[in-house]
Amino acid sequence: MATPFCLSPEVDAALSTGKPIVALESTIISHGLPRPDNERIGQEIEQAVRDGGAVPATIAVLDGVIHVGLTPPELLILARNEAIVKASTRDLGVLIARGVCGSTTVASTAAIAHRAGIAVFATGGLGGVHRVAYDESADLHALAQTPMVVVCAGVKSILDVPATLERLETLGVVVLGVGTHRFPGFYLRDSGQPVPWRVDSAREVADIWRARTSLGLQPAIVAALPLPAEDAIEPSVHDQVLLQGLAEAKRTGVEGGDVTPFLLAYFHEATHGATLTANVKLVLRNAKFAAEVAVELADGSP
Ligand code: PSU
Ligand code: MN
Repeated sequence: MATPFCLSPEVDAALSTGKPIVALESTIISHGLPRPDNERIGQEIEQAVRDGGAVPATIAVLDGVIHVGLTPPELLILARNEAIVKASTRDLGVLIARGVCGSTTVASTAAIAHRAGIAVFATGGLGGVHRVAYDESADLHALAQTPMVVVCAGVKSILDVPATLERLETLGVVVLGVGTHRFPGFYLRDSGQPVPWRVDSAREVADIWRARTSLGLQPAIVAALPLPAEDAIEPSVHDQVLLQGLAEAKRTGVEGGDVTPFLLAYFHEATHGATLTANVKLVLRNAKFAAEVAVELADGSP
């Protein structure tokens, strides 16, 4: 049987020499950010990982082959191709068997990164429990099952945040606030909920990772970084746009995996790009911090 992944030469070399690596998801590029800006932002996210001292490994499925690490032209395919499928873990087998392209969510990226031997992953905001209808992101299930440090700006503020935090607790996923006791709310600096633990450095995250790994614990560690106040969205603006967006999603019958991309696009348009700017800033911060965690882990390894 052929190897299940295609490693980019850079990721391949980094894996075999123990260099720090950060996995990156690709749904944020294909579905979370508007074209044509997503091309440039995809490259900037990779650059932020490099600035933090690690090798970026953006993950996607191209013509039925799982790629761990993309070349610049491959990243462009993902950013430009409107037909690209948003692929959660359950979809991977279908994409491979049919030889089609897909971008990976937090859930599928984490599953692949773990199998490739990568322990740190950066994204924007995690999926979770939705506010309307019964809809819980597969991200939560993946976090419960995947030993990985996931750096994010909390869960997306379009979700039911208290319910999502409860689910994370039940699933054994620890949530660390980076420089804060408050759980960040993606576009919002504070989701209104506390975190169980505060950390103040990448080193602390790495120490916690090593300690939980020594116990053989399976669930992920979530390291949540808030946006600085000047880059975050005003809660009153946010809440108003969210209400309108949720009503519009209901009115137009948006459901399932389309809900998150729909609401993100609605926000970007209704705020004249303010949430897009916030989204880009937070993902770049997360990528850089994730790289610092990966560097700490690589330094501390035997
Ligand atoms: N973070 C962002 N933008 C995004 C996402 C995360 O800043 O678009 C994506 C991730 O891929 C995440 C997905 O896994 O949204 C969640 O979708 P759903 O709620 O359908 O599980
Ligand atoms: Mn869903």
